Amino acid sequence: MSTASMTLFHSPTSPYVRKVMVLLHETGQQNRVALQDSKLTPITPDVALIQDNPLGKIPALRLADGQVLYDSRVILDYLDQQHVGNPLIPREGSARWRRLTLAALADGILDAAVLVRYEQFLRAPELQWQPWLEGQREKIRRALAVLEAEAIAELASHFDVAAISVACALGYLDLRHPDLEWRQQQPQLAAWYFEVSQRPSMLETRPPL
Ligand code: 99T
Repeated sequence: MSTASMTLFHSPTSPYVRKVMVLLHETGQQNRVALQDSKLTPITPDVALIQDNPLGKIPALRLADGQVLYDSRVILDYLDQQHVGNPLIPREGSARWRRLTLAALADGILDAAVLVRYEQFLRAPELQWQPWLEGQREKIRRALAVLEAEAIAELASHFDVAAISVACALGYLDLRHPDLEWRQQQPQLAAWYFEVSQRPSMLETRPPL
């Protein structure tokens, strides 16, 4: 019998959803959440989802009492307070702000990568705005360069909100933007990512090719 008391609006290709799924696996909570598949883009919204999240974005998490949480950062914070193991988001002190800032850097990579994806996938080629696309790619390159130069030891120290967010961002670059060839400029990040990709939480949430 299912023990799921919450419903997660889900897509196997969404890296934001993947962050939630990885945290659920890492904290042993995956059976508490039922998945509701949501196929959507900004121009083809999911009507059922909009009832719960007016922004029409996933992930959104419906709790047992009917309350709905979004976005991924809020959901991670909530779920991290629902288990008895070590917190994956430090509750206080400078570690909290550093780890959340690294997670925000990873989310910024994702935001730029998803915008590029939508521009390339949804808009007619002759209408695509190349300087804007290049501006988004530059954000990704700059953020990756900072991770390579400043954050490898921190990422390797433990698999928490920062590491989960960076790992899901790199997984999304591989899925949608292999042309960026991010490993060429970031060999240490590539080695770290290779290692964390073997974790059960990462293997079980791999996006379909
Ligand atoms: O923008 C839309 O209308 C639909 N897009 C989404 O719901 C994307 C799916 S990634 N999710 C977000 O943009 C969530 C961002 C939010 N800040 C969060 O939750 O952290 C789908 C990418 C793909 O399939 O390629």
